[in-house]
Amino acid sequence: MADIKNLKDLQNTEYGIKKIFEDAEDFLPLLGTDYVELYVGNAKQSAHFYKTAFGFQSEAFAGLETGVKDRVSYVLKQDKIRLVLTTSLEKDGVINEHINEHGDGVKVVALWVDDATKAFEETTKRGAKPFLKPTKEEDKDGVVIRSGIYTYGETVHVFVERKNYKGLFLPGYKKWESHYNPEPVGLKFIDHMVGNVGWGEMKQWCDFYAKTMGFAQIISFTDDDISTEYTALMSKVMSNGNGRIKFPINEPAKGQKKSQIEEYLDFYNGPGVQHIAVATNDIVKTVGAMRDRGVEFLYVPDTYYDDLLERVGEIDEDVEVLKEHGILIDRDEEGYLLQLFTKPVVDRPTMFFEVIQRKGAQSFGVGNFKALFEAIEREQANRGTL
Ligand code: TYF
Ligand code: FE
Repeated sequence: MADIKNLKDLQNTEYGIKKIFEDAEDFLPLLGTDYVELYVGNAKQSAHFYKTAFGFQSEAFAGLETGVKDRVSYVLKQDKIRLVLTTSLEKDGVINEHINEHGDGVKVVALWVDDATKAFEETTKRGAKPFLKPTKEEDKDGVVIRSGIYTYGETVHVFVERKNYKGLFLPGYKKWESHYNPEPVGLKFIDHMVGNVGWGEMKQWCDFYAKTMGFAQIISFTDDDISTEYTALMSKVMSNGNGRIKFPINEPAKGQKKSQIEEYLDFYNGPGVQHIAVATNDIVKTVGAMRDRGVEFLYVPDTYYDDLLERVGEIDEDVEVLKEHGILIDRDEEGYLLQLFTKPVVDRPTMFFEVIQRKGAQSFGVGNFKALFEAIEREQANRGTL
């Protein structure tokens, strides 16, 4: 609980955040994000993209060479982040159906636990829909137990218990030896992952995280916080007890223009993961490297920087350098944060990444929403979806 004590002062206690902090018993202790698995049309080429552009390292693979007949999965790693890219080798089947419906996108947000059987029991008895009953997998490196539940849309949470495993990833995976190993860009861990849900569904999904997973709401934005002139949406941030897992949930709201959340829901054909925020210790270096390797970021106009220091006060970075990269800055009571958003990384205007560097601030950049949403709207206008 010590990790999250600076969130204590946040006002919203709708989901009993005080209780979570004061009540030592957490029925679903989470150690962190274990992996994020995307179902993609061509895993070999996606892996090449995430290595080249995002600096991920080849870690492990499963497929025909390892005795798996129906799919191929590549595991990529950068510091604490594990990305799994999976494609089907067959006609039809659940992977192809997922891709047909949603395009390339996140299927699994896996959470690292000490006891995957207990995680399954505690969540399903509170109403979570089962996806995978506790399942033991074994090889020469030990045992992994996984279980899983459904969350919004077709997205699932898999609980991974690996305390008795010393292998690379999961039993059955082999080390992926590649001669092509671009340098990491400095991405360290997943800071938060955001879900877009349907009209009027935000409360239902916040309740889901509160009731079945013991999360608490730490922040809420209504469409009043975000001027109606700009993309209309509402957002609530749900966090687990130790603050390692933070899931903001967005729902579209009626505005003068089509909500970016609605655009996502149209193209993804329902709820799903909207963005993955990855943390760095040096955002200027990380974003510079990603840009050099072809990652496209949202553009903010130079005027954003005109009154920046008045708004955020003194910062360590050179404003001219931040401006060059279009990096956004926001301050709260605890410090400040720097963040920047990629354009969608897939062909449908659905999933994107956020690069974030926190210098004390534990919030999500509400001061940047106007500039950010205007930038997103320019992209929507280019696509004719505004
Ligand atoms: O995670 C967040 O809340 C911020 C801001 O469609 C944000 O990154 C919120 C909604 C959105 C894009 C970014
Ligand atoms: Fe974010």
